[in-house]
Amino acid sequence: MKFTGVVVGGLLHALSVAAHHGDEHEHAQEILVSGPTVGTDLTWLEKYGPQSDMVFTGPLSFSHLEYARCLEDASKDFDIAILGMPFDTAVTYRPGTRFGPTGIRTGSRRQHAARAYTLSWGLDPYTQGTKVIDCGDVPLNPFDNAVALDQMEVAYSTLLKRDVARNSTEGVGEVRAFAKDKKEHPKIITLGGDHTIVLPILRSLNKVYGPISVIHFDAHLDTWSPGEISPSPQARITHGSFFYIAREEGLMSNTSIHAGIRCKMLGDSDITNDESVGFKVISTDDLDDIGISEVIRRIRKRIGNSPVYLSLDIDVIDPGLAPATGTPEAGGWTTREVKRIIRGLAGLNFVGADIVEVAPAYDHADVTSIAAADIVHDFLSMMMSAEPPKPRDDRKPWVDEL
Ligand SMILES: [Mn+2]
Repeated sequence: MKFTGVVVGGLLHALSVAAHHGDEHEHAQEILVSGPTVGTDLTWLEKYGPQSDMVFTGPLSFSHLEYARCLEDASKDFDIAILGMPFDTAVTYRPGTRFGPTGIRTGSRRQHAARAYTLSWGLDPYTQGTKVIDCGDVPLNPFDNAVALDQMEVAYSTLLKRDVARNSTEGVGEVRAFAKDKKEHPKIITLGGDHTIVLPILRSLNKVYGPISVIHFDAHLDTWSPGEISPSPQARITHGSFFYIAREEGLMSNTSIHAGIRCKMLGDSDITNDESVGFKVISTDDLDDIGISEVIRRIRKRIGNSPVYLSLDIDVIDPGLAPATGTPEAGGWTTREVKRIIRGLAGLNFVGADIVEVAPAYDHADVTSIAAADIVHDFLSMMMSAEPPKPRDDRKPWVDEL
């Protein structure tokens, strides 16, 4: 009987988000060991303890983190904020990424602070002295893109100006040296939204850091010139042209890089244009030719010691593994390959990151949302690591049994 109780208690621990916080876990185990008392008038609290959320229940925040309406509540402090931007009215093909933030949060439900250590990173991002909270979504006008872009910039700047919670002087990932005011600013991990959301984000970051480099994971360049045939100034700004606009506005330094490109193009003129926007290209196939470590080396070499923003379009992953996106391209990287490259980027001077273009309506079994949520967990670990984690064999050599 006791054995059964321990086993079931262990299962409860895996399923319950709040159980690690106090005595309620032991309380639940005691009940399971002794068996429930039938026919008493005990209340729920007396009989079963607090109403803790399970991983598949309760309000929806990223990885069950503390949720706050940070845009209106200036008393909330954090070092890293998760922020949703439910915007999808500047896309060229399938809409639906306005549901991306909710989809990614749904995909994150089995993640929680009580079990956040990974073998691949060798750390738990929630025990590094860095406060991470979910700041909810920016309420965006779905009828006027100019208004929505302004709302995104104002929201981002509002959070970027907050004091960091940690306020240490020598923490991992400090980027205060790059800030114009030499203060440490919070980092924001944005859940898109279509890729256009990066333009107001870069506008906001520019006010704090000046021009920055961008590491851009994507099947597409997103640097296309809107040309002179756009019917209106607003129509120039799309999820395929926002980097071009950002370059026009002087928001990026000339040291950015794409990873995972495989879209169809007009011709080599697209690459010439892309270079004028400040990018170099690592294509999807380059990974097969040069390997993971050389991909990582080239990205790190390109970025160097500059402040850098990481933007990841979920369509960099093969649509077989991440089908829920607006402009899928066949033959992409695996989720595991993308995660390995991200691990290799730890220690660069990240000022923020996003994951965009998740459109849950096209998903199957939440596979895309789960991948996106897992990559956000990697972003957190990446921002808290001073250097890429060593291969596990280097950390703890394999010993053959005799
Ligand atoms: Mn994109």
